[in-house]
Amino acid sequence: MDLTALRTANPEHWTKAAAIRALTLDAIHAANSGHSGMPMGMADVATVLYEKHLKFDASAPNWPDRDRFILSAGHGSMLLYSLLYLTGNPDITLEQIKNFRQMGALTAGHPENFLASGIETTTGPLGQGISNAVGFAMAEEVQRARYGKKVVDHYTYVIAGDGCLMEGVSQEAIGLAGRHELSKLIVLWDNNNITIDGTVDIADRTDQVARFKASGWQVIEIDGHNPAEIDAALTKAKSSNKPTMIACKTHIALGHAAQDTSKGHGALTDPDQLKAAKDAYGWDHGAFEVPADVLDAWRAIGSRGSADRVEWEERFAQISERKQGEFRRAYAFEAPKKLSGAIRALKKQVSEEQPKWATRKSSEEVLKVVNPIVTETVGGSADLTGSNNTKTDDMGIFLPENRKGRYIHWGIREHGMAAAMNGMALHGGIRPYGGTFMCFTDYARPAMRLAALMKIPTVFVMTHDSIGLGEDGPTHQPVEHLAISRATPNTYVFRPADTVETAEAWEIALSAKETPSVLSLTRQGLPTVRTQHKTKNLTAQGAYVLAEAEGKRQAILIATGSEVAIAMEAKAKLEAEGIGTRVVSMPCMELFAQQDEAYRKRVLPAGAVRVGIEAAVRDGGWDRWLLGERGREAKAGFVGMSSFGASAPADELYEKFGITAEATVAKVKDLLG
Ligand SMILES: Cc1ncc(C[n+]2csc(CCOP(=O)(O)OP(=O)(O)O)c2C)c(N)n1
Ligand SMILES: [Mg+2]
Repeated sequence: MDLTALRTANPEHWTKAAAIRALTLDAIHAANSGHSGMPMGMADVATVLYEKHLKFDASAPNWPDRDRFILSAGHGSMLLYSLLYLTGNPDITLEQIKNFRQMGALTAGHPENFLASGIETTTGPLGQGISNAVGFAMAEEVQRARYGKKVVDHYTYVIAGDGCLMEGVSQEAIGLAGRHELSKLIVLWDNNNITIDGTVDIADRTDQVARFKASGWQVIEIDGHNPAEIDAALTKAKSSNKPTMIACKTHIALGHAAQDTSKGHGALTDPDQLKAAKDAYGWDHGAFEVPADVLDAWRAIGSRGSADRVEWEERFAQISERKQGEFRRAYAFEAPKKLSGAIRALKKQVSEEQPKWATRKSSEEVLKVVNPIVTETVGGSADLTGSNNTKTDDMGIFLPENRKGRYIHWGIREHGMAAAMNGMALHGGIRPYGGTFMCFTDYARPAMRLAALMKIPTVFVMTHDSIGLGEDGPTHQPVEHLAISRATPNTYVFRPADTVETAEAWEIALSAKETPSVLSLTRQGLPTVRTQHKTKNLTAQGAYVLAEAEGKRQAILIATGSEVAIAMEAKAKLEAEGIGTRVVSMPCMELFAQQDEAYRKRVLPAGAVRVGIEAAVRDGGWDRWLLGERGREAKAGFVGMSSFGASAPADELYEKFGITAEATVAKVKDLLG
């Protein structure tokens, strides 16, 4: 394709966009991996967005009232990294660009929110970013209603590809945005008609324009390489009372031999083709070289919002100190000071009254206490409000006519709900929780995993957590869901036994800053097992001795949730036969694992036989083969993963995570003593 016309029509724009394209080619060439085509295709759109519309100050990337930019098509990470470097983000330096995808670099294969400022969310799993963005836009609405336009008034921009729009979750997100008239949400669709396997029509013939319109969106169609059209569309989008989708017709890998083909999707590393593309751009600079005048122009874009930001600081200083404190506290995920006292009072009351509530009901009773105090909670349910017991009277319903509402009817959209809740947490100022049946964690799971990876404290209220739900049958009875939740790194899985433990679990979930929580709650009523009030939060230790053996301790029963009462019954029977039995309640395995060894040994001393009781599969598939069928045939060790991975070449990752022949030899020798 002859780019001369494009170059000569808008030379200044062209050069700025060419800097993105050149950096993308260079970084992917150096890493010998990555996705070149998308940044090359969307460079014009991104340049106009950053130059003319996005409200941000590169020197203050965490400014709460910045516009949020979300790269939903996360494989095109070099687009975001180029923009951050060029505009002067303090984290993404040229060194980082040169180390794209290498061990320890902030420029991971896909954008990771926790690595660098300016990365609003982790994307890569297609469809997540656009769905997070719905939560960002909702959070902005809630915050604006609460603090006023002078403090909160920003847009959420998304770049989404064909893949994002093909993923089912995108329909959940689009439906929500349309219903809630999220007019400050603007999606830029990279309409390049290419995915990995070929052209889009090999798998899809959806009329995206009609689809968005049908869901309540404004749609604008433009040439994604025409700066004037891009600018006009963004201006129009900002003044709409509906969310807007801008369909940007683009050429993947613009100017490269692979343009408009699926070859352009991946890593374009051939040096001759790379040079030819740069020639077509009129870019005759060395690798990673951005000439001073071009960099200056980009840096000017980066500081364009500085004055705005300073004015915002002044306006913020004018709101009451109480409101300023509340705003900052919620942004920092600090629980209010009053929370623990209120939880303690509730615990005392229920350990005296000893109600026989289902823990979903216990959870509602806790929320009645919590929601008036933790004013940043936004609750909801995926059409199971009465079953999940997630709504309290003081919340109000979030709707276009009531942006102060703190309860969201998510509809039957578990995945969209979970992803949008993540977006709210990432936006800041909101502590989201939402419910469905435990069994449907499957439907929400991709976003639950990302909450854990992203280190955000989203709370998933999962009720009807076992066969104890009864008549709805096996389709609704979770069996493997605790196991998969527990197998996910950085996730608290709480299975409280009664109202006291439920209150303790909520206190931990609402105080967490970097860890999501799954609350696994029963449909069926349970007796109160914590009948003696303790001010201390025992759930915070993960497991504790609920009932001590009366005679000589021969057995330890370890149970969670609804099965703790069964353990207590079994203990009574065993004691009657002279078998001293301790009952350990284990509401959160992850927190127990974090206790020091001395405490763990105190709770689970050697010597006694141990029986676990939980109405779910025994997790840890390896245990049976390592420890033997009876669990004690061999001394066993394991070489594997216990955390999320990282972005770097594979051999370096095996080394870093200790999955090597050397580590295996050391483990064997250690076991042999
Ligand atoms: C949920 C999910 N499925 C599959 C992938 C693997 N994948 C990465 S990009 C891509 C194709 C995306 O096509 P498109 O969004 O049009 O991107 P383009 O090729 O235009 O850059 C696929 C299948 C993924 N990242 N996430
Ligand atoms: Mg595409």
